[in-house]
Amino acid sequence: GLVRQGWSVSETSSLYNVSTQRKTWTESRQDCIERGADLVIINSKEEQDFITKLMGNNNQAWIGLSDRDTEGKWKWVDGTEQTSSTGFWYKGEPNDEKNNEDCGELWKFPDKMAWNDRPCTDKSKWICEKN
Ligand code: 2F8
Ligand code: CA
Repeated sequence: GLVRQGWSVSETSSLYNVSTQRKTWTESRQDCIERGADLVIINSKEEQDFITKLMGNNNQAWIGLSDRDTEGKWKWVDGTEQTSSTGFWYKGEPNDEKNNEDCGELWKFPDKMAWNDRPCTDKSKWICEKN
């Protein structure tokens, strides 16, 4: 697809960038903000598919989703609630393993790329989005 100064452009004109480093969810978000962006918010099947292609060989990246404020209530970084009907969680996820998984990631499961919840302090690549 179209790439502009290191950012990939989607059909809805959002710009996306997959990191090369690994950071915690909070550090990842801070990096996006410093670059005039935020962690990616995924609103549609089209966007999920676009991001999946963008991931290339990367099998893991933070997205802008967490339930840190209220356990079980998943919110995007813009404050909007993520409702189950519009999500791409893998089957059985989010499972809050060891009561310690409050941040959302894209993860390459055996059959597809889907969302998983993971400890926010794990270090991972991440995806920024800006308009
Ligand atoms: O590393 C955390 C990760 O561990 C498992 O996946 C390998 C869990 N999956 C199941 O228990 C099925 C993930 O939910 C968990 O985030
Ligand atoms: Ca999980």
